[in-house]
Amino acid sequence: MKIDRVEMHHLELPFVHPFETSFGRETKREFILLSVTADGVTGWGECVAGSGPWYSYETVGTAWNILEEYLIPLILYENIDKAEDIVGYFDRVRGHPMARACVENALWDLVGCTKGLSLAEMLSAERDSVLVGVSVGIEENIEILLERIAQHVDEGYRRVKLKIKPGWDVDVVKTVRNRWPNLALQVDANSAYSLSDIEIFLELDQFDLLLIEQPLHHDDIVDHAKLQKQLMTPICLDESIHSVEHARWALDISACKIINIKVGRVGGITAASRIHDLCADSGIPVWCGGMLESNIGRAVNVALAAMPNFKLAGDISASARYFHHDIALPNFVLNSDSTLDVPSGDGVGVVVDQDRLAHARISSKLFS
Ligand code: OSB
Ligand code: MG
Repeated sequence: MKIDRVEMHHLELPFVHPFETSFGRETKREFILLSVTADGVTGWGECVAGSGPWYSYETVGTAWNILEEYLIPLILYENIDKAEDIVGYFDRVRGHPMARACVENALWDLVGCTKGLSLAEMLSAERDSVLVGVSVGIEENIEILLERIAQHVDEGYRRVKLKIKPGWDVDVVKTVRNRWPNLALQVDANSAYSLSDIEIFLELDQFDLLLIEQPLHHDDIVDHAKLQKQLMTPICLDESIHSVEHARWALDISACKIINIKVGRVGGITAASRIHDLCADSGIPVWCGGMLESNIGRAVNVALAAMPNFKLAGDISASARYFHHDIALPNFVLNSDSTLDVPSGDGVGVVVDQDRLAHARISSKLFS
């Protein structure tokens, strides 16, 4: 396949409900959508970098720059037959995993559409549907939080993740646990704590949580290993794992018992699938994290989560939890057993709606 056309779109979609984490509150998703065309077939890839450097140093601005200056010129007019080959093209590029991943994602979609294969088939994924949960942001007060959780439980979500931060942790988790004694519950601190907060973690350790996600520094594994030794609850790393090597290093020193895999954070589907395999060989379960994606990114997450070592529910909620008018269709709908169906269409299995894309677009740039 000779890549003869690449287009970047800068988009903005308002959230159905604002999303607050320990690093801030967001009311809309700003992101880049990339299309890559070869022989008249187009593949789409979503870049999960956010509007500011809060979750990661990558932003829409840095990703746009890395894409237009370096990544797109490296692939335009090249002959690429397998999406995995992109890893070699981008060998020299240090960092910027979210920018790299969106090109690779677009190529997997393109290859799938060209060959008549779904992404799940290309990944030898096994399941037709995947177990999912919902990530609930920090709210103004506990009453509003309880109302939102009740709504999600009514919708059919059987696993809930609570965002925590200093001042919104032990009491909140205790109240939620008392109200739903049997709910599968986990927490995500997004690096808001340090080892000196051990007393808080010892208290959280009493609530039968599935896991505590990324409690300490966003680039740390050493302190996480020290903390894991003192807790029964598994620590799950998110931010600290930006590549296959980081996953191996974390496992080598027992920094966690579970890994959250996000395709964008680790630099693409190839890296995500290698981390999946590495963890499977080491007896470490993984689950698929989310970045409040549109249906294009969500479709990738659902296919990935159909791989066998994705043992815990993913942060992959139904489309309606995020946006009123997603830019790709069909929407993902929650089944009564807290699962989403894995798309079986070619490539990622969802199709960009040009009218909706035009409506969400701030700007675009064409390379051909
Ligand atoms: O830490 O998992 C996280 C969203 C944006 C940035 C970081 C995270 C999250 C989520 C949302 O928890 C998960 C979702 O997409 O539903
Ligand atoms: Mg997280």
